[in-house]
Amino acid sequence: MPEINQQPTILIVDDMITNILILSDLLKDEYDIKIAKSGLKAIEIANSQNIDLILLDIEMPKMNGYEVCKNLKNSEKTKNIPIIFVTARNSETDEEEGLNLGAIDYITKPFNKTIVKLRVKNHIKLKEKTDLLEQLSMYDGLTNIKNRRFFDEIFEKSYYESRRKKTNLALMMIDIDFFKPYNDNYGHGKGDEALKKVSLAINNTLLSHREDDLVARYGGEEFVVLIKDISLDELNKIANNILDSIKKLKIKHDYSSANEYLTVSIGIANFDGNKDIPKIELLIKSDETLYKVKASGRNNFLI
Ligand code: GH3
Ligand code: MG
Ligand code: MG
Ligand code: MG
Repeated sequence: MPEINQQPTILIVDDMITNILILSDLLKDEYDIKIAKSGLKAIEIANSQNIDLILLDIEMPKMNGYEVCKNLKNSEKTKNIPIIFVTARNSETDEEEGLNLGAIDYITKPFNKTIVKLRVKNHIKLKEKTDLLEQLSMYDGLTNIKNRRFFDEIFEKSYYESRRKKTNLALMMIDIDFFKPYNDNYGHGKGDEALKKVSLAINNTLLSHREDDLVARYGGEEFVVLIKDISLDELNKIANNILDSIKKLKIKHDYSSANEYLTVSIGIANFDGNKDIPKIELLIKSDETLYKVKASGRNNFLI
């Protein structure tokens, strides 16, 4: 699970540099400050950097603060960044509009510096808690790789994306061989350690290929890998590399039938986005293929 940034980042958006300076002087000791002098620049920064909170002016030429807020709230990537309007517009209708657009707070100028500081602090604390909850809901507690819930979500999206783009989607089901005897003989603690090592090895193997592939813990000692738009050659190579990376761990296993060390079996479904095959079939196919690998001696893969 990625670590939460030590010093939160605040983006100050205002067309007047004097206003920017007042806010940044107030907050620069406790936060990493980014500035934008236009709405467009603000959107660009929010989309390309990790921003924890935005202080947003309303009256700006070309694109005003309301439009910026609307844009950010409409995009998957930026919709969760809390926005506080900081503005000279002090009518209730303006405040209503700002909050209605999804801003978390509305501060009118001239403002009390201590109150602004405290409000920012409270919103940052909330953001940190929300981020932590989001992380916890995505990651598996034992292995620190993505969990089943996250996989289900991404699998659904990737499946429809490959149908739309008519590209292939590969699903690997990876299962540790003879893991029950491993646990029974070495103990559950050692079993947990092995699970952590195996998941890290699979994750690192995929990272060394392409960064946007997904590795997740599917259940007990089963892992899934989801790879978009890949050639058969490349798929073979990745599967071989995963088997190698597990062998290289040299986790002693005297209670497996054939091998001295812990191994895994991999069943792969390679889905053709041109064909009208239901999503569930990919899981069934990879599971059936995995079963074939198990039946024919394990420590291998099949596509
Ligand atoms: P096969 O080669 O056919 O896959 O045999 P296997 O023994 O691996 O298969 P089986 O499904 O019978 O055993 C899976 C074992 O995985 C059972 C359980 O003890 C172990 N396991 C599942 N989750 C965990 C976990 O979180 N920690 C530990 N230590 N063991 C786990
Ligand atoms: Mg202005
Ligand atoms: Mg299993
Ligand atoms: Mg197993």
